[in-house]
Amino acid sequence: MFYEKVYDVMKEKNIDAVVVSDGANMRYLSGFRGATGYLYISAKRRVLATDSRYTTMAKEEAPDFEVVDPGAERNYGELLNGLMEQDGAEKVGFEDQYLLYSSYSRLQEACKGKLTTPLGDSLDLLRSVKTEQELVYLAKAEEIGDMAFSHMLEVLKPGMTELEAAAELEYFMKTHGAENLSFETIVASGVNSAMPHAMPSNKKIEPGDFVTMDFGCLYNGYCSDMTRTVVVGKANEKQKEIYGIVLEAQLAGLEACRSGVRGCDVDKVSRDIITKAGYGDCFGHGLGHSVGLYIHEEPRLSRTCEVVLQPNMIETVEPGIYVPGFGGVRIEDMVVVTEGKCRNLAHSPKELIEL
Ligand SMILES: [Mn+2]
Repeated sequence: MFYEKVYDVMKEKNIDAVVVSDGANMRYLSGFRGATGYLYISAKRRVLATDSRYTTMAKEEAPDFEVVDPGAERNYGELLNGLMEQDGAEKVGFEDQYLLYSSYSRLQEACKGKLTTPLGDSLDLLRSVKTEQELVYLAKAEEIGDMAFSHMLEVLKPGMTELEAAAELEYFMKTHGAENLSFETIVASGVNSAMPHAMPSNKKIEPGDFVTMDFGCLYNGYCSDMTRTVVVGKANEKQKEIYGIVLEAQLAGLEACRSGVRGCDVDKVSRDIITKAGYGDCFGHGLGHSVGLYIHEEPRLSRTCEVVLQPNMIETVEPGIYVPGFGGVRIEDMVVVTEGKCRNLAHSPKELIEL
């Protein structure tokens, strides 16, 4: 897999080896999908340490790695320390953003302080530019989302609860090629749609409700993410106004999302439209995020992200306006960054739909 990318990080951080514990990073670097144990990568060797439940699978999935079982006691600290001593590795990077403090403490004690260098998000960023194969999986996952949305336009009716609508989305995706959900489905109706990450409830969808659906699935391990907001029944003037502003901000964000600009620059384009329309206080979250093996990856389209976008990065563009006590709108596509206009992986309609 992509373990060679780690050597750049080792050079940049001036370290002799890395210990990888995050499941997505382990999978990306080695091919192993079990998300259990550790990778140890130095200039001299590549080891995947995982327990007996996974060793057979690990050997198949990670042929570039020596698979080592730490034994019944699962003493990974001793095992990793042994590797470091054999290698003469004295400065070793670790994933401070993922390793539990308790695990870190145990490993650090066994390794006698050789875990010297927190890696921050540098391993995660290795995953940000996708290969053609990864883009195929992401596009397929988003396509299943598109089909699920079309299905919802046929079945969404007043009287259905948010939980029933969410179950319908999930059943459809899992029976049309998805291997799992990429996150917990959001279906929020009426006043609940003013909560960006509302949890579906037993509330019945009523005529005139905004219904926001934010959902995604996994295809070959890769996530999709999309959001659409519709009105069940006739939209009122205020709903049309809010929807129109969010759509304008979303289209402008798509136009601005291209290589060579920073994440924060794209966020600003959409945010300025919402702010000028008087709803700046109703858009609290960032404009978007990258997607891959995890649903939220770096770099983000946020007010603080200064990472410059590159071709074949994935971003979501998902502005929203949320008015407490009234309702909210979010429209989200998942796109591939290119040098010109981004390639939109979502193809579902975006004009205001009244069901
Ligand atoms: Mn999203």
